[in-house]
Amino acid sequence: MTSKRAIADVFAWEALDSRGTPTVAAEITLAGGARGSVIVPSGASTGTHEASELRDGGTRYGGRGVAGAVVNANGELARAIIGLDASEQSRVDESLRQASGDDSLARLGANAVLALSVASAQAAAAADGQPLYAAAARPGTRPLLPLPMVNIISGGAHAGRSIDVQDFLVVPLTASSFAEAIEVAWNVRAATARVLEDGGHSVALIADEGGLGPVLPTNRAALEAVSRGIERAGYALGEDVGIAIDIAATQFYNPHRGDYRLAAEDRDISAAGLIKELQEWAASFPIVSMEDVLAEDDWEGWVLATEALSGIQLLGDDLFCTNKHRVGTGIQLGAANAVLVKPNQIGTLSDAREVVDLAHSAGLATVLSARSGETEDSWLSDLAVGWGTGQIKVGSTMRSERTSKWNRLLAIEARLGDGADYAGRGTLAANSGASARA
Ligand code: 2PG
Ligand code: MG
Repeated sequence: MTSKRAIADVFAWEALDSRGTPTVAAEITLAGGARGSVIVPSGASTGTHEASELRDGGTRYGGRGVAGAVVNANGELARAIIGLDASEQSRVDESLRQASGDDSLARLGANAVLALSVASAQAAAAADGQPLYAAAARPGTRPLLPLPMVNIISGGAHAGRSIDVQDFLVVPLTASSFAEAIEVAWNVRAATARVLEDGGHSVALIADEGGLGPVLPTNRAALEAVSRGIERAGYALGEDVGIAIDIAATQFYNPHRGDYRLAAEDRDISAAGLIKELQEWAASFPIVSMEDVLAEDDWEGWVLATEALSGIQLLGDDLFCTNKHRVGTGIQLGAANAVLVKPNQIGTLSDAREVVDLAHSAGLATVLSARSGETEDSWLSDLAVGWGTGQIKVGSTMRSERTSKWNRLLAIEARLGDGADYAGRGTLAANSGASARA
């Protein structure tokens, strides 16, 4: 007899993400009738070592169409998983990976593979009448609401490169629940907008992740604005609320000269110069987390940065690309003390989860992250709670593709009450190789 959890039907189609770019959507139906569906996200500041999305090229949608990936999802990939038990996630994911036959998943498309991986997980949870966070959790673990990193000002690839640093975010440090943390971030965003307006800057432009996109003269000016915003909202700077930045340094690294171009400030600086600059920022502003401080393959520089910036969470995004081999190298070398986890960087939920577990076993913190091109889905929030990642980054407190994730977490917390824990600031990594998670 066929199990009610056997994958019976796969149906994929082309949808749009929050930037209006085509992306893969899919629905999986199990033999017992349970369904799971998904629309996958897509990045703009992508790392070289990410799994490869399949895009059509040609003239349709400016070459960004995903009709080919959809054909693969409905064809080769569907055939690889029909009949499998959807609750056996690693088996489903392994079959998807084998069907593509390449590490980068370029042949059939990492966008097509991720769609089926997530839709299968959703369908399995539905078959058992469980929310996804519960289905994703190990038996015996308590649901953990993550500490949010919330975008306030955007630059780089997400805001027309008005300033070089890509994200200026806040991290509520003393909030005692996830809901309170979101309220704190909302207050800071509103106050920062007033600070910018008072300084004669337009706050009409909203960046890709819902943050403010002012045209500022320097990166420091953005740090200054967020700091004033924190104070103006009535919080103690660095005590109640800290700042996180995603430098996304690969984006302004010049591989020919081996240095970094701060275009907004018309300066070229070496890796050592950039580390020094970051030390100076850390001395002037309450920065608790820095992401992608150097280029994606500068392991040596990353080791130096991790030592030089001790006391701060050093988060690898393009550096690790949610790849266990790269995270393994980082652990061995002492490069970074936290891992940004984006399921679409690696292509399947099993692989992303393995990275979370590997990082935790080595004492590294983890931050589950959305992409700059997102969708109305909220499965990421469930994974943060079920996997116990400790931290989450999904953009600002507006735009539905961002609020869908916050809203899902608010709902889980409200529903579970004392049945869940809130990670709080203790989840931030503070020293090289020694996360404060313990
Ligand atoms: C990042 C992400 C999300 P993108 O760099 O961390 O902010 O951006 O999805 O463009 O890679
Ligand atoms: Mg990043």
